[in-house]
Amino acid sequence: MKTINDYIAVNGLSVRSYKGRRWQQSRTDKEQCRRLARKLLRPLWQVELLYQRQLYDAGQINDFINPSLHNLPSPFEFKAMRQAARLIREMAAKGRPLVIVGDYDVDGVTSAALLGRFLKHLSPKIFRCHPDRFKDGYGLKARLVTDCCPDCQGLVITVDCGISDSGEVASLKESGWQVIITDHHQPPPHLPKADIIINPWLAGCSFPFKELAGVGVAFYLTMGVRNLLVAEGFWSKTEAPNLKNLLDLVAVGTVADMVNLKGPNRIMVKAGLEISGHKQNIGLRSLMAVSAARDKPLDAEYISFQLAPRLNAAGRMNHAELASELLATDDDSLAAQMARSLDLENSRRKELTSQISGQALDIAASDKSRCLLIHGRDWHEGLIGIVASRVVDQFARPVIVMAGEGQLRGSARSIPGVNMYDLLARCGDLLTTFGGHAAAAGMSLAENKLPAFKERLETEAREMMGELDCQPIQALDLYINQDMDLKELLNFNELLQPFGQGNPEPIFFTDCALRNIRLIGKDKNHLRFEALFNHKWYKGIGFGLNKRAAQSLADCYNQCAIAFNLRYNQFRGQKTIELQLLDFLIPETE
Ligand SMILES: [Mn+2]
Repeated sequence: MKTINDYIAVNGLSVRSYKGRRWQQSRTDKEQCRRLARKLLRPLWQVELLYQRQLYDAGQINDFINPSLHNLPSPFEFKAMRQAARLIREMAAKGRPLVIVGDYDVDGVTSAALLGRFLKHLSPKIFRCHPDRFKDGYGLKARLVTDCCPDCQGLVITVDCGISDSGEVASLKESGWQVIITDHHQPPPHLPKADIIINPWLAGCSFPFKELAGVGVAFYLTMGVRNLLVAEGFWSKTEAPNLKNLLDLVAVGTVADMVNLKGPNRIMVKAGLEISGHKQNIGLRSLMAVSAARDKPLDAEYISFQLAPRLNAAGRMNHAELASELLATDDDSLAAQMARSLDLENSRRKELTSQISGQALDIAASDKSRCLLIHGRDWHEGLIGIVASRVVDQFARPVIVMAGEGQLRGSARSIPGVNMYDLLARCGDLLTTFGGHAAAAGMSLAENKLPAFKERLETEAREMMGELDCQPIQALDLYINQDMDLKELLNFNELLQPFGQGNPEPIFFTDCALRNIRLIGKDKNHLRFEALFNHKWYKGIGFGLNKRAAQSLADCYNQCAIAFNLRYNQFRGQKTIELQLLDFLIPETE
């Protein structure tokens, strides 16, 4: 296999990455790609990009390129789907209340709003509730149900939560409620004694794609109920609700929950982004109106950077009900008002996050531990997860950020190769509670055990990580030759959208001449330049790059090795190709 140096040699000097990353090209099998390229009548570079997305045969590639709702697996592939649909129909027919309980994040609020919107067609007695992050913590709480429906027993349906809440399910059952759990989290060894559990990970569940978000599972439940009712002639006089209109919520929840965007997720998200163009959901429409202006249809990036933070701000700063209500309402002026409140919460959230991140990054900079443990007594508990992600991004080591006093709450983020859940389990006897998975986890801890925890964490992390190389990696997908057509590349790039987990945006690399390198922005922290391809100069931008970067680039301007994304930039109705600089190589000095 070729190494980066086979492609790029900056004046014969040995080089290092400006951002201190190890440049690493994604794996492909040239021979197999060539064969596929001939079969599909596509250029080799296209097939290589697809192959890097784990699409290894013509069938997979065609399904990926042409996602179709007709290819969604049937809802009845889910274990117990038919029973769930029957129970919902039966309870609605009896006039019993249906209480939806969702988590407090974007996945949870989109799930609850979606299911609520659908169930309104069956019954007027629909309630939605979400736990209070600060009072209740994560998951199903019996209190939530009895608070919104004090003395009537009906049916509880969880979305995006509940699979680990045996105790709460038992107490609901005791007080006469029926319970359907729908969730996408890993089931524990002992399942709660609910009436029905819908979860793709359940033993014996034959649903072929496991990585749905909570909102994907909720959407499948609506498909199951609708299919059953259509078969029974429930909508013989009126038209059955069109589930396609709910896919915008599926798109928002699925993208925000960072699940694998392949298979059914890709099909649903892509269709959801398309229908979002008609702006059916009044709440989403109002939220877009207070977010960054935009003259293109919704895409995954806009969800991740504009809509999701605003929807999450409710649960982080205050209470998730505001976001859930916004997505469920059909009242224009109410929606506009709620969207404005969310936007304000989000501004407050942003300001606090950057304040805390600054402090956390300062502490991290002087800490040489293999696993960073950072604590701030007055840090906001709803924000420590975001702060932990920022520290990981910068230091490429596992990180735990804790807040509070007395009883501390912590949020952990890890790097590939270090299973955070396992690491915490090795310190389990010191922790009050902990849970999560390989990449992210949460915990609580008595403050007086903090020093012991820090020491143990370091010992265990050293043992687990061994000689693990923590140098951050700059992934590279495709080397661009000077004779390639950037427009053709970019058009194919657009076809691969939406980008996310399992389908990352392609990263290109090349060596080319640059000119007009200069700093822009009010803080002079973005960098503008032009790059030469095929005798044409193209505009480029590097976000968050300073004077030092500009100087380094200028030093190697006539042959610069750069890693970048390709984007269309829309400005005053003009569509131009733009390079987004991610990293570049500079000569090794010492
Ligand atoms: Mn979720």
